[in-house]
Amino acid sequence: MSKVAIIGSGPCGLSILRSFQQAESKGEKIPDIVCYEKQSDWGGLWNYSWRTGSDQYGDPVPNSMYRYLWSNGPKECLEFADYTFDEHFDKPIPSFPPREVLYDYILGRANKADVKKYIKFNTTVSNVIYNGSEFEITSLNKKNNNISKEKFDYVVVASGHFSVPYIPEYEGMKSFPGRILHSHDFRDAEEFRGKDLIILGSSYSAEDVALQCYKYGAKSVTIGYRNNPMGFKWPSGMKEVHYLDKLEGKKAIFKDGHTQDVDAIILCSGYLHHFPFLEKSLTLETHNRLYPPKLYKGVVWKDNHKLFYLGMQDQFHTFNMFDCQAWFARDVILDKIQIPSDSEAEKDINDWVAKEEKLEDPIQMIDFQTEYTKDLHNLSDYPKIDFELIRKHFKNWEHHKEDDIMTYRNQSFSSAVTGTEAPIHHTPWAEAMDDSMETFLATKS
Ligand code: NA7
Repeated sequence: MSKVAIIGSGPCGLSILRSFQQAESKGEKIPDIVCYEKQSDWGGLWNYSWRTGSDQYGDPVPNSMYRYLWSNGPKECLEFADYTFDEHFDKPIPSFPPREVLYDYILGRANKADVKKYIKFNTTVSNVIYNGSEFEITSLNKKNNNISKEKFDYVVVASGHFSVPYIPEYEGMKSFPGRILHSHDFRDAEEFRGKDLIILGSSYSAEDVALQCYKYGAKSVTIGYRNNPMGFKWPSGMKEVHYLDKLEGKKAIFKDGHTQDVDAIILCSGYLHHFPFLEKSLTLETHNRLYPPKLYKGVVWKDNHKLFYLGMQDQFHTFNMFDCQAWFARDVILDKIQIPSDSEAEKDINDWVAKEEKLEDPIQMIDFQTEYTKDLHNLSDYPKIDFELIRKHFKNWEHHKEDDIMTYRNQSFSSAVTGTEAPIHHTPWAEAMDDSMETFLATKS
């Protein structure tokens, strides 16, 4: 019997656990599986933690989740093909749920598949080496400080890439009198009520953290972009300016000459792909991009076909793309899919990378990642799901954001699995302050 190690039990780790369970339920023989999880519970980023800095064992807290996070994309674009929102909630629900609702949904499938038994919680993988025929994994049980070594035939890296912040430094930070934090440590927008805030960055974290702080009462929000502005029509009290030059006391001076007195700075400068547990020859080195190199089909490590990475791309598509990756990786492990010759695999990777490097705008990026996901979907028995509809949804969603960044979450979309039209939520997002599942699912009285 071969042995598979899965590192991480976030959405990607749970996808591959479910994929094996699905094969087993169809009567196939599956390998021995061990899933290592350094947190005390499953769900990865979706498992909210109040902690920042270190956990109780002294390890860095991987969680970047914050209170009041509502999905920033339609749930219909991430729905599992084998476990629908209708099945989980027993009724249609609106398209942009808060975190607790999505967390509940992710765990609903994992519980139904009964995959918790494979997971070793509070267990950090500290070292992975390949000895020429097998992987040797060293792990630490944080609760009893026991170090274990185990050998595996396959390793699946599902440890995510939004856990280790990239933290730049700007002149004047040392003497800045207010708070400076990275979005990784952002937990509660209420903290910034009445404050003048600077947000640095121009991607999803910058957009959402800025909107959150505005929504929960920041006095002003100034976003400093480095290369390109997001360019949304911001409500009054929010603006985008070009790049922070330096700080002088509590005054921020931007490259375009703009100055602003500021109480707190939130760095939304992204995350590092960080795999300190992998030996160098096995380590993916990349920035956050739609097609990291050296991964055949975005999944299989080019130099060792027994090593897999899940979810390492920058993402429009998420949970169902992770599923397509997981089902593909599973079938390679089960010997149902053969990896082509090195030269063919390399050509396939290079073709995708070359296309990715030509992408110019979000619409092209959506097309690219939809093509990639469809390509993978065709290679396994992952159930039917209409990725063409999801492509359309993503493009409409982009247009809704361009029309009005404050209202795009009030829109409704239809399921690419069941066809169900989402109801309009009882409270527009800008007025919805309570992010609990109970309030979200309640019918307005
Ligand atoms: P992303 O999407 O990787 O974006 C990182 C952002 O950080 C991007 O706008 C970068 O600007 C910006 N950046 C990087 N270095 C700097 C410096 N030195 N100064 C200012 N800005 C900088 O990470 P996010 O955290 O926004 O999103 C992560 C995921 O969270 C996302 O995929 C969603 O799923 C939710 P650039 O564009 O390079 O000018």
